[in-house]
Parts: sequence; structure tokens; C-alpha cells
Amino acid sequence: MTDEQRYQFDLWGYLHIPGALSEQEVEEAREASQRYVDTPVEDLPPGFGKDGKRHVHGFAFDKALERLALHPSVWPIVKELTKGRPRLSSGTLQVNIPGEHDVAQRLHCAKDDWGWDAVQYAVRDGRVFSDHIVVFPYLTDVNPGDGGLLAVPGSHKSMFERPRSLFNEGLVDDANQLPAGVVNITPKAGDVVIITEALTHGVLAWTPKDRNRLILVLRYHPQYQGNESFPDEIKERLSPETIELISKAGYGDEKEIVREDVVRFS
Ligand SMILES: O=C(O)CCC(=O)C(=O)O
Repeated sequence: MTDEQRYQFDLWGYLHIPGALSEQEVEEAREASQRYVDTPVEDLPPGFGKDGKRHVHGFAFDKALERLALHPSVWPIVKELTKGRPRLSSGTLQVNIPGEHDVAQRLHCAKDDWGWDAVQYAVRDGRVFSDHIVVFPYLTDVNPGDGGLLAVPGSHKSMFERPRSLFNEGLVDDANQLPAGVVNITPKAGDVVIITEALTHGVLAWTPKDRNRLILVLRYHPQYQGNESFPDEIKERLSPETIELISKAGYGDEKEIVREDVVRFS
């Protein structure tokens, strides 16, 4: 994590990395995603499924997507934020399809949803730690006015419960009328956004009629938290390095992949 990235992540609770993926990586990942989207549910390989815009375990559908979970532009950041003990707990492909009914998602965060103790955010020894982070690689462009991700910068450090009356009762549904304090993050294809789940965030409805929004939603926790969450059919498709990434491990264990800055699939 660079000094600039660490400062911004600590200040805002999120990081927007422009141009994190190469054009070829975006092209291959987009093609694979579209194949998942276009495949009827009954023809999907075992373990996959669709839940509205969520394409379950999408990161495992193709190596072009799986690679993004360990991409060199985010790997040092994931390692720092999890104190060198990362575990991927889910990897959904999310697609906002033009013309399909899409609704805004209210502002929320782990603290709002499950209580103040549901997520940790801390700075120790000059490094940032969070026990629930989400990495969003963007595979298509989001332009101002399109919709998409909202955030309340700095809210990850708030010591008070958010009064429900604030920010239009938490329901923000017009990109052109954002309440003061709320920003709409509009990444281009190939950008990556990283948030801590301590950050208050939401989503504007997707408005373009001719373009979709394709993102991966990759969730990471420390390796000693939570339960393993992938069915065997999905695990069988993954490279050994990704298997290590999704595996639980003890507080004192160090995964081999953590010793690498660039993880290559064997
Ligand atoms: O759609 C997005 O940009 C964010 C999704 C999100 O916040 C979530 O899945 O909890």
C-alpha cells in the first residue's frame, strides 16, 4: 500500500484505483462475465446460480475473473488491511442490466446492519486494518449521472450511530441531487474500488438504457474469522493459490501466497 493509498483509505474509508487492470485483463474478464450472464440458469456448471443481479460465485466462473481476486494492484492492499492474514469469503459477479428494473440500495454499513461491534477499523504501527473489506473491480464504465456506488467519506470512523433522518432517510436515488456529505463514485472499466464495510455506502439505481454495469464483489476477512463458504463444485475449479486464499487458518499461520507480491497460478 503506498503512502498516498493509505492516507486516502484512512481519510475516506475507500480507495479508488484508476487503471488498475490492463485493457486485456478487462476484455477477458468482461467476455467471461457476459458468458455467465448469457447462460440460462439450468445450463450453468454445478455450483453457480443467479439471484437477481447477483451471479453467485462469479469469480470462479473463469480464470480471467478468478485472477482478479489476487490481482497485483490490490494484493498488497488486501494483505495490509487484513494484517497479512487474508481470506476471500465470497466473490459475486454483479450485473446491472439496462432495461431491467433496478432500485436504489439504501445507505448501509456493517455497523448499521449488525451493530457497532460487527466490524473493526483500526490503525496500528502505521498500517491500516479492517476485518471486512470489499474489493470491486469494474469491468464497464460508470459515467457521472449513470448511478452506482455511493459513499459517505469518513463515516467508517464515526463514533455515533447514524441518525436515520440524515441523507434523505438513507435513500439517495438521484445522482444529480446528492445530499451534502454523500459522493457517487464513478469508476471506468479497469478501475478498482476498495471499501471497508465500516463505511456507510449505498447504490443509486442504474439508469443507462444501452450499457450495463459489470462488477465483481470480492469480500475479504482475516483468515481466522467466519466459516468457509464455497461448495465443493466451486472449489474444484479453483487454482491451488485461490484455494489457499479462501481457506481458514489460525491467528499465527502465514499463508504461502502472502509471501508473494505477485501471485501466479500454478
Ligand atoms: O453495487 C455496488 O456498487 C455495491 C454493492 C454493495 O454495497 C453490496 O453488495 O453490499
